[in-house]
Amino acid sequence: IASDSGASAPSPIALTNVRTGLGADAIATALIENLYCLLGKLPQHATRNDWYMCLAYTVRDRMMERYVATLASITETNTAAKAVAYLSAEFLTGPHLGNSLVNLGIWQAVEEALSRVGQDDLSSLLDQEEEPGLGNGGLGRLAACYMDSLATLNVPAIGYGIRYEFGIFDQAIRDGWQVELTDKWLRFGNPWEIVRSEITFDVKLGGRTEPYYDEAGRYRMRWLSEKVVKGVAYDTPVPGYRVPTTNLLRLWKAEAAESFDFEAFNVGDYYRAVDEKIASETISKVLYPNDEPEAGKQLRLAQQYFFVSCSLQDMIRLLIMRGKPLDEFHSYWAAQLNDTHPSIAVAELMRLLVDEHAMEWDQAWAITQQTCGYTNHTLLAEALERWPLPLFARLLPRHLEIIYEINRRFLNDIRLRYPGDDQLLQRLSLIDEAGGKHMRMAHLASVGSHAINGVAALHTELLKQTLLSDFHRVAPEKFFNVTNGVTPRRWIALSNPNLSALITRKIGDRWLADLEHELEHLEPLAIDGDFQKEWQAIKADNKRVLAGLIKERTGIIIEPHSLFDIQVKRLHEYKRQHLNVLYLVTLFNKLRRVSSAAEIPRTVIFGGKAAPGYRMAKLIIKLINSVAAAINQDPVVSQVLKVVFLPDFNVKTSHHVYPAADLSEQISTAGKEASGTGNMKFAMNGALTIGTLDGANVEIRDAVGHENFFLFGLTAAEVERLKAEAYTPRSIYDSNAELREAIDLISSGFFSNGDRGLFQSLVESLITRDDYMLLADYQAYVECQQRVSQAYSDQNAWTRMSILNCARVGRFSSDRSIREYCRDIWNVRPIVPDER
Ligand code: 8GP
Repeated sequence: IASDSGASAPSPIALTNVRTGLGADAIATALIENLYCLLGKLPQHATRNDWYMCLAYTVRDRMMERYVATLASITETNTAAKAVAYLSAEFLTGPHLGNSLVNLGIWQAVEEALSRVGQDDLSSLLDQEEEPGLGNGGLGRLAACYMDSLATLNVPAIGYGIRYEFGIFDQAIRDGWQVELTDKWLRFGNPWEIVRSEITFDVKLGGRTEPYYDEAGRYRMRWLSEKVVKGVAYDTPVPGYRVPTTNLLRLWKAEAAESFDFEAFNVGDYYRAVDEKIASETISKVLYPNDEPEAGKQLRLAQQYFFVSCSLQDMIRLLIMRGKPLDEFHSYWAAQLNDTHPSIAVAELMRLLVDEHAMEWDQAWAITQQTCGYTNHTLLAEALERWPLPLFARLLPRHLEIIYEINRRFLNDIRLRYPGDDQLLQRLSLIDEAGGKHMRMAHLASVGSHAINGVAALHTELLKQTLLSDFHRVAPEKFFNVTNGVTPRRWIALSNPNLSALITRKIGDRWLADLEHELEHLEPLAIDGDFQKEWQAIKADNKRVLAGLIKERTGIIIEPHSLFDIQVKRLHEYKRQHLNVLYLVTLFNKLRRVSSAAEIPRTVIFGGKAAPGYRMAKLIIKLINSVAAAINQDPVVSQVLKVVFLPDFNVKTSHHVYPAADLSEQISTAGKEASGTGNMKFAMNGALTIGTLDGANVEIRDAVGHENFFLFGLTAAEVERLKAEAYTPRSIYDSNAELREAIDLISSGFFSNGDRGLFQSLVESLITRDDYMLLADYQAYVECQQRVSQAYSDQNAWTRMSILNCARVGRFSSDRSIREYCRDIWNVRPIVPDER
């Protein structure tokens, strides 16, 4: 067996069928063996978690041979494959078990094996898994979808990130408010990871630099760091869908370089020694729970540098293992920077090549640029990473020097090409000189990469016109668009098994591996009455399941026949959950006045976490819960309208949410949502979208047909124009009676036990500034919701639209996105020919 440590001869020892076999017999035997040998339990004493653990080990066993072979393709000498290093501070994988069963094709075999050992309930074992919440939202989940697609397309890849001990917090709702609870996901152990105690790297921090002359008499710099932490590799296999390739996710855990500082220990300063150890381990302790950067947090920069440095050192190690020279680094590695979080990679790769491996600057720079690609995920000014220079200098003194040199050369070049344009130089500089000096990480990523991409067509255009317009001017050839995608394995096959079975029965089983070309074969069935009935029955089932979950988690009883109108995503003002609330209050007012007999019954479901320090987002959660309580308690209104806030929305819960939706809410202010990926998951599961022309909504609408999409609101250009013309939300408030009534009801204390102050800051911000233009879009949204209700009253027409939405969104598979990255940005090819 080829190992990651360089041995490449095939093992004389063959694995037994019990370890590799995909049939029920082998799996049943393995379950019992693992129960005895790994857990030391008798079947009659095994708990549900024991069964989950031994099943997880049994499934992992079945991936290892493929994993070892895939790894060999990027570790052995004489292999030509170029591999992808996806560098990301977040990988929101979600639970592994179900996904592995789908990708290995052993779902039924496992069910059968379990029943042979007296365990009849696979779903309860699936439920045991603690989800690794190692991401905040879209960006982290995208990384996980891309890992699935890379493996499925047989592209060798390593996902590099951080093994946070505590992932995204668990959300509880108390008295309508969000409460954050620590996510102790490693509490019962993690059967999916393999610790590689032998793969460790030292990472320096702090200190100063010093010039010296090397043996050849060359003037060089070295970094005398203040401290060193050690990164230890933890590997998780990532199986492709029914292909031999099994890639890996390699996450770094921080440890003390020495577990005890013996000097301190010897002089009796035991506590100082232990403190050191604790301080080192802090680096990978917790995921920052913000979907925006935490201004000036040294630990955050330390996290970024820590995982980037370990990853690049590992990439160099693997290249050397393959017997390749360092000057061919870029021929064997494509490194993708998932937003600016890993952008320090540009300076770190330069440091490793120049300082540690004595390469000339120009050559190192060419390699760095050819290796790196940068994906931007946001245009929001407040979300752009900037580090105060003093903080940066304190932690990474050598990198500061390197970045100054990169900047000097870059700006020299610009000066020659655009003589006299000092403004341009200031705007492009890696250092923001205004106010306190800052390092602009998006600029570092842009200069150090050969490719820069946005995540949806509109987003990429706006990137070129606004945020990175100067970079676009000086290097237009660097810009690409790769519209996001999501994996149909998790988002259809795993989360909607009945729909998946129906689709397979009708169009064969190739669609899961080739969504882009196969799913459209459903289209003719959109008008087939029998098919429509089956489609409706599956949706109804999924809605019953979600209703059960909601009852269990919130106590609220909802009507499965009502229209399920769902908005799940992080809480943010630009995503405008509160626009949805304004509509609900408007409807509430209307239903209290007029008979509700003609109203189409609706259940409006919200879910999502707010950053713990984002007060307005937390207030919006409180508002949702307060309005929900009033509506659900009203004996008349609650007959036709229910509102639910589903606590702790995460990947696991979301498996039950997307398949149950009739209507998907994608209502961000145009120009603000880079892409969105929930929008794709909903549409794949047959939900219709109500949305603005924002992010990937634009492309989804074009794909599904304008008549099958509920569009409303200002365009990005109109938003900008209105802003420039001095937008006055108060005049809208004054002139729209229904809107005023809704806002006034919130202000009156009606939803807050008479407390008029509670929601005042929210109301004030809407009436006076309304940064996200809710009031400008309010009327259009309300009218659009009326069109939705009307459309829903014709169930056959709705079902036809639902089928068409699913049939036409094949291009939003992450397989398509990854093919584009491979072709346009990475220049990598599959290791196994794609026979599909
Ligand atoms: C998100 C974007 O907001 C979303 O539109 C897009 O679909 C997704 O990235 C994937 O491209 N951005 C983030 O999740 C994000 O910036 N998160 C980081 C700070 C954690």
